[in-house]
Formats: sequence, C-alpha cells, structure tokens
Amino acid sequence: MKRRGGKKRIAKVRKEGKNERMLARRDFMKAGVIAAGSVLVSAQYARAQEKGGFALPDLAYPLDGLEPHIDAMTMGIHHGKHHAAYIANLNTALASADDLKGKSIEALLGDLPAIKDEKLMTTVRNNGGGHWNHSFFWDSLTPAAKSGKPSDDLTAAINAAFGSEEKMKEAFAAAAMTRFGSGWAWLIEKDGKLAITSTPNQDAPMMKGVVPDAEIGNALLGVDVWEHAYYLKYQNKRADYVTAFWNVVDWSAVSKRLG
Ligand code: MN3
Repeated sequence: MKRRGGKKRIAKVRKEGKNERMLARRDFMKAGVIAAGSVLVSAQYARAQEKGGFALPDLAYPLDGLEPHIDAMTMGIHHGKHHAAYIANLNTALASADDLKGKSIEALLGDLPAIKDEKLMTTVRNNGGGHWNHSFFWDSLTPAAKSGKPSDDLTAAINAAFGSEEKMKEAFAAAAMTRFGSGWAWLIEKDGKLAITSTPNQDAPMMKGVVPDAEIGNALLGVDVWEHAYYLKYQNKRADYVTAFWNVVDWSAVSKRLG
C-alpha cells in the first residue's frame, strides 16, 4: 500500500486511535452493565453449535466479582473482546464447512487431524481452542469468598501425585512461569493420575494428534498466561497473577471434573 505522508495523515491516524479507544471504553462499560444487570448463568453447556454457530457464554459472576485478584477491566476485555473474537473467527470458518456443522467444541478439538483442509484445521485449532479454553477458564473461577477447597477425592489424588496441595501449586506455577510467550498451564488427569503440563497458544489437553501425548488428558484446571489475561493489573509480573489466581479458583467446579 502506498504511504500517504503529511500532517493531515498523522492527524487522521490520531483521530482514528481516539475513536477506537472511545469505542472500546463504551463497549467495556456496556459489557459491565449487561453483566451486572442480567441473570448470570454458567453457560458451559452452551458449547454445542446452535443456529449460527457457537455463542459467547455468560459469566456466572459479575465482571468485578473476582476483584481484587482479577480486575473488572481485564475481565471485560478478556471475555467481551478476546473470547468473543475467537468465537466470531470460529463461526466464520465453520460457516463454509458443512461437515463440521453441529459438532460440539469438544468433538471438533478432540479430532483435529480429521480436518483435512490445513488452513481450516489451524483456524479451528486456534479459535476453537480459544473458545473452549476460555469457557473452561471462566467456569474454573469464582469470587474469592466462594473459592472453597478441593474435595476429599481430589485432595487424595493431589497428595498421591505431588505429596501436598502446596507442592501441586508450586509445580503448576512453575509450568505457568516457564511457558514462553503465550499459552496455558494445566492440571490434568491422565491414566488415573494427576499431572501438570502446559500448552502453547490456544492448544488444549484434549487435542489428540496435535499436541504431544504428554499433554493429553482430562483437564481439571487451567490458567491463561497470555499477557491479555493479566497485563492491565500485573504488567510483567506473571508470578503475582498466578499467585492471585489461586484465591479465585472454584474448587467445587474443579473437584467435579475428576473422573
Ligand atoms: Mn485469554
């Protein structure tokens, strides 16, 4: 594209930037009002495709419900912008893929190698992964007052695999810290045992044939370590974000995932 120089151009770019910021702020405020005013239901069960594709699940808590550990502005942008964008991209890709229509997100991600069109597979991997990972993440969190404790069965499984809950948290945090760039750290159940792993980008622990075997398992808990998940509040301090994350883990939800 030919560059158009001059002061006029600079002024135009500045104005566009300002408009975008105003729009972002307006959308954020709108998202906050919607979340605060609506009946909030956990919609992990809306992961089946409906007419028009997948839909953004509502949060089971208000945007500021995880404060001060995860701030409302991060939640508004993360849920209303980032997660919504993964869904929009996924739906656009699926609109022209008749053989994939009607499949659940788990069915799509569990058999990615079946998608022979490489470009489509990559789009479903990245954006479908983004949809599942974020839906799972929202369902793993709850206001700090409701965080609770792992069930007796989960405690026994944690102790058997790691020695103690503290040791499990240390291993989980280490996986979160050593994931270079963007990705996720996971507590998974594999062959009846718990393990810690991490995946890059939006890869998820059910992506057979795409992620290494060591990362395949039943996800019990995951933490998003993309910068968009923490940068507004924690900037470069990913470790502080992961430490704060434990305060808002919904241990009841995590315990129910144990197979
Ligand atoms: Mn994210």
